[in-house]
Amino acid sequence: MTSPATPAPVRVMGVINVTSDSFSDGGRLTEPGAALAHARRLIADGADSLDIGGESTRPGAAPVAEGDEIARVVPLIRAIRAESTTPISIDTMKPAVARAAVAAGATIWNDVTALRHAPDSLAVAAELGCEVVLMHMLGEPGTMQAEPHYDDVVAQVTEFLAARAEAAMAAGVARGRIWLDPGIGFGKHMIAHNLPLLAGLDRIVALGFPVLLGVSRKRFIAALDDGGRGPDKPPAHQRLGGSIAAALAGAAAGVAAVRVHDVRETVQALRVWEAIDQAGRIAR
Ligand code: HH2
Repeated sequence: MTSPATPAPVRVMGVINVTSDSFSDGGRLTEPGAALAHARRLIADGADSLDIGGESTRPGAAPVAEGDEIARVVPLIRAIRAESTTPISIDTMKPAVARAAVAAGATIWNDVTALRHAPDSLAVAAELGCEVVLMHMLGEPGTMQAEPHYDDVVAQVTEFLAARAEAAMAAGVARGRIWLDPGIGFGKHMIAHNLPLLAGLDRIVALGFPVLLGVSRKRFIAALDDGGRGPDKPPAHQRLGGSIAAALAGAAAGVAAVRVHDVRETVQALRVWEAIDQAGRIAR
């Protein structure tokens, strides 16, 4: 008798924010040497890819001009590419930034607007021929957390992602280059929307595209662990336990990759979870 097929290990995408104001690590990596050193650390820690962002998406973050965003991310992408083959993703909603990043060596365009920000986003993605991450967000980053409403959050996010995948394919993006992401925390009530979405991830996975999940250090973790210390406590860098718990819930639902700040700890947690899962498959 053959044992059931082993699912592929969940990939880990390490986050590098070269921003001054990202919610968990803003301002730490604006100096080029610090960002490259961080990239080396994440690769050594086991990152399968790196996601580089030059503009924060948190509510209230200052918009960054296209040229400034390119100036932040392109030298870093070039420097990483000069010494490593680890795939690089560019986290941007601007086609010109994606274009410059791909020219510098990025192979994935991670767009929190699912290629809706600019009229030519879909066409540029098709032209670049890179992988694309299509993420769900209700509204715009500046206002998205102002009373988001859904009748059925899992159904609506799933339908949205299916429709954006169709739109991308209609524009010429190859099916095999499309990733989907439920956009945890993007226009979602911290508890009433994020938790059903995490519990219903299998419905997004069932669409047949690889799913990327971003839960690392997000505020819903603090909301579940406020310990009476207020809505933003514990602070972002003390949310590792919750980040790992949510990443493992994603692994159980069949996500293909998780986007995280704490690569080493997440890789270890995933390998242990996968080994136990595999032992269970053999035993059954
Ligand atoms: N979350 C953030 C940014 N980009 N991209 C995808 N695909 N999925 C996510 O969940 C996601 C994302 C927010 O996290 P971070 O980059 O740490 O913060 P900021 O946007 O403030 O830079």
